[in-house]
Amino acid sequence: MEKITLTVKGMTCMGCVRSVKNVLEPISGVSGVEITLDNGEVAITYDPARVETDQFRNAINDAGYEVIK
Ligand SMILES: [Cu+2]
Repeated sequence: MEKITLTVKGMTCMGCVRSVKNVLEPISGVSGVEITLDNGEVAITYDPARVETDQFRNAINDAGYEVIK
């Protein structure tokens, strides 16, 4: 398992946090998602053999939020 932390712009409430969680958790290879609303940090634990980190960025962008890092 590996862990990546992305910084996401546009999350303003717990509803946003839930939306981002909901698009990330179903991706196969993802085993954990932790989000800190205050600083927009999204920490994803994943299996690098099963998923590419670009998929996280795309999923977050598709949900209407911007990955800035
Ligand atoms: Cu919100």
